[in-house]
Amino acid sequence: MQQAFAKARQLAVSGAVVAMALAAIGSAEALEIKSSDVHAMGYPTTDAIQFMGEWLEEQTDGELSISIYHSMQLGGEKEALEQVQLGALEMTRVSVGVVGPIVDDFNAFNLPYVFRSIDHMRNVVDGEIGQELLARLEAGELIGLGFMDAGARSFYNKEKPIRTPEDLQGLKIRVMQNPIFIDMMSEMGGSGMPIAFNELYTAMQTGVVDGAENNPPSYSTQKHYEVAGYYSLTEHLIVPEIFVFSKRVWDTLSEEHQNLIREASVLATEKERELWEAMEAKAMAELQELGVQINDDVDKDAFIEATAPVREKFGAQYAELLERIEAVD
Ligand code: GTR
Repeated sequence: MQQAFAKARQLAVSGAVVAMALAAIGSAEALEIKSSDVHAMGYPTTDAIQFMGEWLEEQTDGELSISIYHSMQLGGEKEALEQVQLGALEMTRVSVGVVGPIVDDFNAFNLPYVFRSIDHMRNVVDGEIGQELLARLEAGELIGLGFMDAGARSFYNKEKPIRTPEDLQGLKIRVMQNPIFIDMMSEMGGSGMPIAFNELYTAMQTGVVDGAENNPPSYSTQKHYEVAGYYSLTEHLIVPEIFVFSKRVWDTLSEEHQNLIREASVLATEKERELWEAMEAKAMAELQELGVQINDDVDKDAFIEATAPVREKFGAQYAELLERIEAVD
């Protein structure tokens, strides 16, 4: 009897050891991907990444999942990219606007009026050029997963409607953290100040800057209209969003997981674009309802002309790339 007990105990212990070992193997493979975004949940980018996480969880029985650090909980986009480069954060979704300082070819996408339309931008990023540029991120310790839409950026300020570049004279305009945008502002007649997105509302409220530029959903969800009520549809930048993974962490993943993340990324892009279109229309309707001064009487040709020196200045550096972008339908 005693012997039988001892045997049973032994079996139970070894069973527990096996269970622990299995759990250890499981946890070595399981990964909770932390991903940051400056936008709140409910924005097309955050919702698309959430969708990506749910898909991954389902495909891997919970081995891969994504938790989103939204609403600038982890600070601005520049900091997030640094964390991802170091491997302290697995993933982030940022604007291509802040990626130029890491892999400068991305600045070709950050030039004013370089894309003729949203469709042109999509054809470029979805084609050979986009794939080449994503691959180049590896040199910057990043794995480029994909692009998302962010419409076109236009100026807003607290003083007046902007119709021509002259109207920008004397205005201090917040730009994304990349020197190329400061040049863009000078050529247009204003002065550009790089300020983190999370500090912008207060910067406008306290008069550090007179305005900024962004797409309708960002302008509207951040309630920037409360402190800068004139929105003028200059559409001077069509800068896509991008989501990237930490190369350090990526290199520890199985090929199977890497492939699934790639597959999920394509789905995330599709999802975001679908959500984007609805969100943009909703934001414009809301802004109108709120009585924001939306000005579509803009002399776009004057802006295109005024910004030619920026494209020329950087054109030499990215000449070949710019020619290829131009040649895309
Ligand atoms: C938004 C974009 C953000 C951020 C922001 C900004 O359109 O979605 O990623 O770049 O603009 O101006 O900082």
